[in-house]
Amino acid sequence: MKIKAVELRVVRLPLVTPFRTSQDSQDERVALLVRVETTDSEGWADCAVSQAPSYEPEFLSGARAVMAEYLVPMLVAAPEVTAARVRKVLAPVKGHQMAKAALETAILDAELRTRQISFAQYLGAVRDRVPVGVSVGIPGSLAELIGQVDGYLEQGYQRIKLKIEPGWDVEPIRAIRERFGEDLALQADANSAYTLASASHLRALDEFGLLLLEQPLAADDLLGHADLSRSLNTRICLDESITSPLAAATALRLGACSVVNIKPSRVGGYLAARSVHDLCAAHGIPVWCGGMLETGVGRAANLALAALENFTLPGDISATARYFAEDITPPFVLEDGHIAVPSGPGIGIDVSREVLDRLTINREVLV
Ligand code: SMG
Ligand code: MG
Repeated sequence: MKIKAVELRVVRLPLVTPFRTSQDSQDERVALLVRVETTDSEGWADCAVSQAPSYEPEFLSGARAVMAEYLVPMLVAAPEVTAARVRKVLAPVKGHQMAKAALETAILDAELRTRQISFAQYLGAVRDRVPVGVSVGIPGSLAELIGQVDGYLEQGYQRIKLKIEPGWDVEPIRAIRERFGEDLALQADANSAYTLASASHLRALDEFGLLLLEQPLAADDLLGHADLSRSLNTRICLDESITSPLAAATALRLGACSVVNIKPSRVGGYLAARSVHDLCAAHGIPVWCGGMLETGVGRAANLALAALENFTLPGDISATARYFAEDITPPFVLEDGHIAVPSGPGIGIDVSREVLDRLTINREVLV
């Protein structure tokens, strides 16, 4: 397969609900979309970068620059490109996992569309629909939080994840438990807002029977997470720390977590994500698929990944309506707490050119 052109689009999608974490707040997703045109097909990917380097070191204009100046010229110069070779071809560039992941994903999509194979089939999916949860940002008040959670449960979401930070942790979790009962599948995500000095405070969360506590400490604090895991009954799940299959292996060896949130974008793509899945399965560690407020293009591929066997916990893959009033693909809908895994070739969903053009704020063609 030979690459003929790579198109980068920046699209702006207003969020239906503002999303605040301990690190950042956003009321729109400004997405970087990659379209790869090959000799026989085209492929799409949603590069999961945010606009600012406030969640991950990578950010939108940095990803555009590294693709334009380095990654795309390297791929175009390669005599033969397949998704399985992309990582090796791009290895001379250090880091920039999300930019590399997006290119690999778009190439994989093009390849699978040509071969008439779906992502789900290619990755080894064992289900045709996946149970999903919803991630609830830090709202203005407890009443607002309860109202939001009530609405999501009414829609059928199978688990609730609350974003927490110092000053917004025990109280909202207690309020949700009291209002919705012990059977609610509930977890919390701190996005690195604490240090190990907060261990005794975090122990107060043990009484709420959380499914897990996600990324309480800094991304590179694996030893801290290992210590914290030993002093809490609540399972520790890592997200920001899981930057590659090797990072996952290190975290498991250190006992830094007993659950893993896999973000295909951060680990370097769907092939690396499958490796993390396999590694965790071999260690008896359950995984679930994280979300980055993806457009339908990213969500389609995440659904295929989440259909693998060891994805035993509901992922942050919500229905389109939870994020956007209008998306660049047909909407994904919640049915009985599940979303169907696309079964068509490649990511299995097509981009609506009309909506895409209307929401595009920047377009560049690189080859
Ligand atoms: O896509 O539903 C979603 C968002 C899920 O909470 C979510 N993601 O740390 O897990 C996480 C956050 C990161 C998003 S910041 C852009
Ligand atoms: Mg997280």
